[in-house]
Amino acid sequence: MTMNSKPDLRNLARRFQIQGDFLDAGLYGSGHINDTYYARFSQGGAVVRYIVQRINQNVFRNPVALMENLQRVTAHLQEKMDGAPDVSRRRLTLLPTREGGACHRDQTGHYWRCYIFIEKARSFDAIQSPRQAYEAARAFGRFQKLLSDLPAPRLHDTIPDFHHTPKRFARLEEALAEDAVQRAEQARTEIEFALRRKPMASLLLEARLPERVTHNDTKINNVLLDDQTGEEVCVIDLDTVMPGLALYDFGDLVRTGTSPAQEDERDLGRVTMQFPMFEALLRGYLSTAAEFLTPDERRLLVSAGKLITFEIGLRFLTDFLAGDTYFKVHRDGHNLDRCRTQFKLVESIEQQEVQMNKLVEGI
Ligand code: ADP
Ligand code: GN1
Ligand code: MG
Repeated sequence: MTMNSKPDLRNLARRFQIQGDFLDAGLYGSGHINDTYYARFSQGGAVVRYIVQRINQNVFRNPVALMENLQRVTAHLQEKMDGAPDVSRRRLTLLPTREGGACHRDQTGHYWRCYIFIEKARSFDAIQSPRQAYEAARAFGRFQKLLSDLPAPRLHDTIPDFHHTPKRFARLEEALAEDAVQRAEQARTEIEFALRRKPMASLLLEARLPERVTHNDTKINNVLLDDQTGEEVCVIDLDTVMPGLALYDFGDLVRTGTSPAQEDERDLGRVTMQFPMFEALLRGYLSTAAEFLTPDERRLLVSAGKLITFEIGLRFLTDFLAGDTYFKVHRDGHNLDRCRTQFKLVESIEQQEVQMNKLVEGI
């Protein structure tokens, strides 16, 4: 089965311990990696939805290890939140397969999993208000805190060197040298932008910060906010939860939670680091993370925002040069458009870095 052909969701959903009658299913969400579907069932007269997801094995080479992480992380969150109100919406719940496993392997070798659908909440692809920024950052800070006492052993690295920016830079250089699909010419400005900033790549790794259990993909659409109250409900997309730096998570919040534009916006005039959003992110994150952050981590919060934005820009550029083999694309030049917004945002952060750092020091 190719990634584009329609899977038999009725039969796939039946592989999991779901009661009732299958109604329908369809594509869901706007993630760049997995294939995500909703499936609706009728249960005792009520319509109940589930998330059914195919793991992208081009990205996650060891889905069994990944699911082991996911089970441990969701079980730990469940234990820590035991008795809290509305708990089944506050963390992801995996539905076991009929055989009791964590995921289902289909005839073509693809791995599928199923979650309770978290209702009356949604994610946003672009930030709309400081309140949303505050709530999202608060959720990810709490997530790190809740996982700070995850019992040994160390989680699997589901993608080795995921946030190793110098290695990401080296991969860009390789893709550039190869220029597999002759696109380097089209991206000359972006390539020069990246090359000029090469020394920045080692900024966080050199700081010898503590390893923690982190989310590693804290973009704003990986947290669900309540439809009624706007409060943070649940951190989702746990595939990259693994040992990492707290600052990777804060950095990706700055990347996705300060500009009003979509990640693939073509009008770069709309891409800018908005100070009130940064302040809200900072306050939200510190409301749950201040108690465990070290002085060095606090000092580098702004640098992390700049670095992670640069890093993801490098990855989009690399994928553009390599022929779009990693991120899902929906139009020609999609990865280059995404790279451009990231680099524009890096510039905007560079211009406001001094004031941003002053704010951090003053809190
Ligand atoms: P990807 O790794 O491709 O980004 P995600 O796990 O983030 O995949 O899922 C894609 C989208 O599906 C999310 O942005 C969110 O809108 C939605 N989603 C995922 N899990 C749930 C859930 N349990 N309940 C409701 N919506 C969900
Ligand atoms: C991917 O899975 P999704 O869409 O939440 C990517 C992130 C990037 C992001 C850029 C496993 O996130 O690392 O920052 O796209 N996830 C993976 O939008 O590579
Ligand atoms: Mg996602």
